[in-house]
Parts: sequence; structure tokens; C-alpha cells
Amino acid sequence: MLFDDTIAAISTPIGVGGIGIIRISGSDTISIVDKVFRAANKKSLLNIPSHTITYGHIVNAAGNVLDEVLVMLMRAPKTFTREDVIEINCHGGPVPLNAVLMEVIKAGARLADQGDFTKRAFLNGRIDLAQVEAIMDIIESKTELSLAQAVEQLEGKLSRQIKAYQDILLQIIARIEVSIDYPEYDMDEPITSDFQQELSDLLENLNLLLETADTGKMIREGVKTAIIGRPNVGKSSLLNALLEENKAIVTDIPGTTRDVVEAYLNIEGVPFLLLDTAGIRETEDIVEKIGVERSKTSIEEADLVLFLIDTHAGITDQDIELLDQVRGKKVFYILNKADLGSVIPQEIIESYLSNGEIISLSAKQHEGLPLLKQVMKNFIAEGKGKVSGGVTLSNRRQKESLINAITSLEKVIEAITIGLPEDCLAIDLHDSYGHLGMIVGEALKDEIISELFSRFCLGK
Ligand SMILES: Nc1nc2c(ncn2[C@@H]2O[C@H](COP(=O)(O)OP(=O)(O)OP(=O)(O)O)[C@@H](O)[C@H]2O)c(=O)[nH]1
Ligand SMILES: [Mg+2]
Repeated sequence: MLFDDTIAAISTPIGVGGIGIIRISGSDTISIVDKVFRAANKKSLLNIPSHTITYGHIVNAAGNVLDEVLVMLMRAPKTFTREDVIEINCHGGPVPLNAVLMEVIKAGARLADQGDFTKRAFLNGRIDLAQVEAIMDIIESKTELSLAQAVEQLEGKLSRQIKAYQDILLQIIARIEVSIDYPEYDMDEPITSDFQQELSDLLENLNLLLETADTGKMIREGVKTAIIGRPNVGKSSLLNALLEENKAIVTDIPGTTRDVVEAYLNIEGVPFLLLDTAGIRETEDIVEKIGVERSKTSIEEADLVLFLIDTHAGITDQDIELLDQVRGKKVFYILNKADLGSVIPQEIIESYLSNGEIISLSAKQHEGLPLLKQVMKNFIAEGKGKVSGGVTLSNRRQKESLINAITSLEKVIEAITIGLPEDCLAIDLHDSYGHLGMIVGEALKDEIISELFSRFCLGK
């Protein structure tokens, strides 16, 4: 056992609900709860079999009943933390929950820190770090697709894939070390040529996995979608139309939106974080100026840009200037106000808007929105198509470790190409192996672990 104390916390959200759960984990769990629990069948919890539910009451030192509860008892090791765990189902509501929690603390448990339960599950070896992160993602998932991705990761799909890649490296490392330690077994052929192909294949697979990282991140956090354009083209109207609610203020005064307005949109399971921005123009108004700066930042941070043009007014110099700012971005051009009729000739469209999808619609009349949603959804579907074997990376920490693993592997391949002896390869091979391991949390520094778990809610 790694931990000698027993932790307790309220694991359900604070507020009024049908039931609320207090979770306790650690070697003294059962004896602690036994002190404050009176089972209706008069039995002591110490003698109750694992994975059973017992009805009774929580009682304080003075003998007063605090709540009527169900006690779910799970003995180690078949529990979330691999320690003895009890969950007390109380009546929902902050007062009974806090009262019961305080009795449990008085009886010898310690108040859990954020993420303490999951940290124990990790450090006691029940789950690896990729799975820890998956739990966090499940809790925070925005749509069904984000949830499905997180569940796959929790099931260990990514972890198994990484292990398989590590095994390939391990075998090569072993062969090199044998040939270094026992040179008498050396063949005439240099050994490196044996595994050159294996390493190139591995590199290709790692690069494929890396390509999934951006899509994985977008599925997890939402596709950051900046709605931009000069003032009055209908950006806020489009936001409202997509959300089917009046989230942002719409008026016919140019410069209405001053701050970035954010909202989540779920398109058939794909989450989008929409950013309605201030219309970009030269202005002396201090507030609007700050808004314009924020619009520009939104463009930089966006995964996808919806570039609005007032099709009834035509493409203006202001629009053309703005086109410069979205260079290098994934852009959909929205020809808005189509209900008023378009004045933009086809050749102008072709010359200026050649590098992105063009969708004609009316935000005000809610016309053409299904097509826009379809195109937005396809943007993710394309990325997901590339994903090998359905495994995706989903966060920056994993992505950085993978990039490091790739860099080390490239050094190995480079060294083989220029004919360096095999003992020069070992260090980079080991590095690559180690970086892969970090994706699933092997040999991770304590401070990273603490930082990670601090992002959890209490009781998880
Ligand atoms: N006819 C028509 N009018 C529209 C359409 N979309 C927006 N408008 C009108 O255009 C005006 C400006 O709309 P907004 O949505 O506030 O424009 P915006 O781009 O957010 O403007 P700023 O916030 O000032 O940058 C309003 O009067 C809208 O009713 C459309 O599709 N058709
Ligand atoms: Mg606006």
C-alpha cells in the first residue's frame, strides 16, 4: 500500500439533489465508517462481504441520527483506487452531506484534495496517465463524440498502441545491446540494416498518430471557430442563427459587437466553440479598438474561420484587407444577406475567394444554415478519417511527448543512414522509448503529476 491515510470527500456536485454520495478510500475505510454507521440489520460493517449495499443510519457521537443512508462497501483490490472504498449514499443537499462528511472526518479520515481518488488509482497502478486524462475528459466532455473519444482512451486503446510501439523499440535496443556486449556473435553484415525498415515503419506510424492530435484536441475541447468580417456583415446574426437563440446583440449600427462572444454549438456530436467577434476596421473609439484587437487574436487562435461578406454590398477594400489576415488558416467564406440578392460577379469570387469553401446564406432569414453545418462537420470528419486504428491523441502533454519520441527516432534513422556504429544509436533509442512512455505516464516527474491531479474536482 502506497498510502497510509484514509481520504473522504463529497463526490457529487454541491447543491440539492435526490441523493448525494460521500466517498471514502484507504486502509481504515471500513473501520472508520463502522464507527458512525448503524446498520438496520445490526451487523458490523467489518463482517459484511465486499461489493454489497447495506441500509442504515449515520449517527453522531451523541447518538443523534444525521441521515438515513445506503452504504456501498467495496474491499481492495477490486475498487477504483485499489484500496478499500465505501460510498455512502445520503439524501442530496449540502447540509446532510456536510454533516455526514464531518462525522467521517472525526472518526479518522482526512479530507481529500482535488483528484485524490484518481491519483490513488494511478499510483496504485490501476490506470495509467492516459486513462487518468480520459477520466477528466469524460467528466468534461462536450458532446457524444468527445465522450466516445474519452471512453476509448479510458479503455486503454491509446495505451495499448503506445505499448506496442515501445515493444518494437525494446526489441531493437535488446539486439543492439547483445551485439555490443557479445561482439563475438556479430555477423558480417552490420546489424543496423536489419532494423532500418522497422524503424522507418515505426516513424511513419508515429507521424500518423501525431496527425491525430489536432483532431483529437478539437473533439475534446471543441473546434475553435472564429466568425469574422468587417462591421455589419451579420456575424452576430450568424452566431444567433446557428445557436437558435438571441445570444449576441444585433443592430444595424456598425460596431455593435465590442467583445468576443463565445458559445458552444453541437453539430451531430462534433463540438464547436463559436467566437463572434467585433467587426474589424480602423477606429478611434477606444473600446472598439480593443475589440478589434481581440478579433485579431481570435483569428490567430482559431482552428476554423468563418469569413463573412455582405453579398448585397459586394467585396469592399476592407474585405480585401481582411483576407490578408486569414492567410494560412482554414477558412469558409460566407456570403451573407443572400436574401437581398448578390452583387458579386462570379469572376470576383473566383479571384479573391479561391482558397476555401464558399457558402451563400441568409443569417437573418435562417436560410442555407444546414449546408454550413454540414460543411463544418465534414471539416472534422476529414481529420478523423486520417486517424489510424481509431486511436487519437487528445491533449498537448501527449502531443509534446510524441514529438520528442519522433525527434529521437529521427536521430536514430539519421545515424544509421550516415553509417554510425550501433552503440551510437542506443541513447536515442532509449530516449524515444522513454518519451513514448511519458504519454502513458511512465517516469513522470512528481510536479507534473501534482499539477495534473489538481485539475480534478473534489471527490474524483
Ligand atoms: N437582409 C439581411 N440582413 C441581415 C442578415 N444578416 C444580418 N443582417 C442585418 O445586418 C445588420 C448587422 O447585423 P449584425 O449581426 O449585428 O452584424 P455584425 O457583423 O455582428 O456587426 P458588428 O457587430 O457591428 O461587427 C442587422 O441589421 C441585421 O439584421 C441577412 O442575412 N439578411
Ligand atoms: Mg456583431
